[in-house]
Amino acid sequence: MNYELLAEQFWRDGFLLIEDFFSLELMDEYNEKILQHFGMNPEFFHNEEFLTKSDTEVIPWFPQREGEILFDSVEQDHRLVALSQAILGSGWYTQYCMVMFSGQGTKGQAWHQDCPPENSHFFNLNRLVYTMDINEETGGKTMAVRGSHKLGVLPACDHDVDFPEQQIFSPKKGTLILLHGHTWHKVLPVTGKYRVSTNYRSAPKNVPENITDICVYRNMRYQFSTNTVVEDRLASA
Ligand SMILES: O=C(O)CCC(=O)C(=O)O
Ligand SMILES: [Fe+2]
Repeated sequence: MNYELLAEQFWRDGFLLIEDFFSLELMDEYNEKILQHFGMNPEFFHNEEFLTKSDTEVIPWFPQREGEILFDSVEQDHRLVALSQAILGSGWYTQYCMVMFSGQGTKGQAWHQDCPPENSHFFNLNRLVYTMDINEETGGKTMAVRGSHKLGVLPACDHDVDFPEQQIFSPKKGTLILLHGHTWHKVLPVTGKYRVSTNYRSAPKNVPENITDICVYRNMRYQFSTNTVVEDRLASA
């Protein structure tokens, strides 16, 4: 694997997709653990205002915080470590592993940036692992706008929009997607029984641990630690 070349591609596009990165056996083990945890109809974790205003329906789980050592396997994968290093430079660090679950009929996630883009050095890197096929049947495809990690803030708007450079991903079981936190991205509605993705978030040296506390949506900036809308982007537009 040519890590330098892949890092270049990542920095050009703001994302990178590699199929068959993880073994199907490992993905099956992950998926089983994930379903065991959630069951098929979990209660929503976020409060009602967030779910309504963000157009986002996803339930997070942080398995390593509960001592689930299986979830250390991906984090310790030498190829993933080398690729992360090539992209983020020395001193980069891992933040946490977050599993995201969405049930049938849920909306997915509206266009967003995981953290404010005003300082280009302050960003998170999503290292997304797919333990199931995301396809026509499941829905929940991931979309990202090529090169948007260099374009600053996601345009404010009161409805969903298309962007000329938007890409649509159908990750398969074992696919890795690396996604810059400033890249404009979203998840389409879930039509199958459920959708899960597992994100090993990381960041360059000197980026604050809480960099993803404030998320930028088209209509607002939302702070997770306080469960508040910190900017109404439509009022100020
Ligand atoms: O689940 C995905 O495909 C992307 C989720 C997302 O927006 C993120 O991890 O920041
Ligand atoms: Fe995101």
